[in-house]
Amino acid sequence: YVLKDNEFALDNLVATVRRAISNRKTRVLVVDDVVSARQVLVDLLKAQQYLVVEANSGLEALAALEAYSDIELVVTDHHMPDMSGYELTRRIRHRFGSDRLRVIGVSSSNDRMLSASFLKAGASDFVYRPFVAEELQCRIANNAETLAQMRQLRAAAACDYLTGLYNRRYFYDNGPKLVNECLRLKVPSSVAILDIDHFKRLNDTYGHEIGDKVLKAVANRLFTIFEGSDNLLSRLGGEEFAILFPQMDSAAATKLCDEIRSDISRLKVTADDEELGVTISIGIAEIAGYETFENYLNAADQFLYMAKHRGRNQVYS
Ligand code: GH3
Ligand code: MG
Ligand code: MG
Ligand code: MG
Repeated sequence: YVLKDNEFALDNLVATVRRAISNRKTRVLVVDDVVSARQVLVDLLKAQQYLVVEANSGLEALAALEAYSDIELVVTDHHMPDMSGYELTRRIRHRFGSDRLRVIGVSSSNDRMLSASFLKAGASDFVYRPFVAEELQCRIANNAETLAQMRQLRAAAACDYLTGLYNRRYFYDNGPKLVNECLRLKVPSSVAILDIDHFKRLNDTYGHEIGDKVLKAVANRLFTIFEGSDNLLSRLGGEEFAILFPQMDSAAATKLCDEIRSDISRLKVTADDEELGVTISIGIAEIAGYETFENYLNAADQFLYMAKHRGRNQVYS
């Protein structure tokens, strides 16, 4: 298995994210109790290629938000029989932050304080009726753009720049949640720490650039192995990776990790005119009790040390 330069995980990941962002249509929920007024908003949005969901009351709007998890924008009227627009906004803000869902109020009320009420309730914007179509379109587009930037920031904050894998922050943010879910179901999970063998020697012999290339090759192979699985793979830092195996006991995780170890040992990376081999050692700890996530990772790290001590290119659990 020889890795080509254009096969790296980061490139794949970046391309996937770009495609997802550019092809993605924003879903907008339009809330108004008057059909004709609602239709004006729907037409305006559809003309701008938004996906539109309609609701004729506050309660229907809340139900629509449950039914469609991909709604990112709500454009809502104020005067409605069951619930005012800013009460709806307030309720939406209980469940969704403005980093994921934007609310824009629209009303023909003469009350000049209404705009402030909406903004205080958590709306991102407000426009009085009759509105200039172009202005409302621009406000909607600006809010959609802000959400796209948030998405990109979230992705960047979760991603390791060198390898394109999830980073340590993402692992520590999400690992405990997955573990707690398993504990609730009373099934064990396992955590593994992988470390490249004699990586310093490789750096010293071939230089950091080749070191990086090997690191990326290993990361890419791991990415391919775990893509689409329930397991959480990340680069902890340096030449160390962590994998969380939800609902997998230590015996099963050990078997799987030994296959991965064997797979990586067959990996070849081209450096100048040479084909370099690489091996990894793995320590695995089973999580079945209520110690801290950190403690289980320390246990896995102790077992990794044992794998190194026993001669490397092996799994210890
Ligand atoms: P062992 O088999 O015991 O794990 O030995 P080792 O040489 O792999 O372990 P050690 O922790 O002593 O060395 C890790 C080296 O990894 C040291 C550091 O220079 C290098 N390293 C850490 N991060 C990077 C990186 O992003 N790129 C490159 N090229 N090298 C890195
Ligand atoms: Mg109304
Ligand atoms: Mg190390
Ligand atoms: Mg090492």
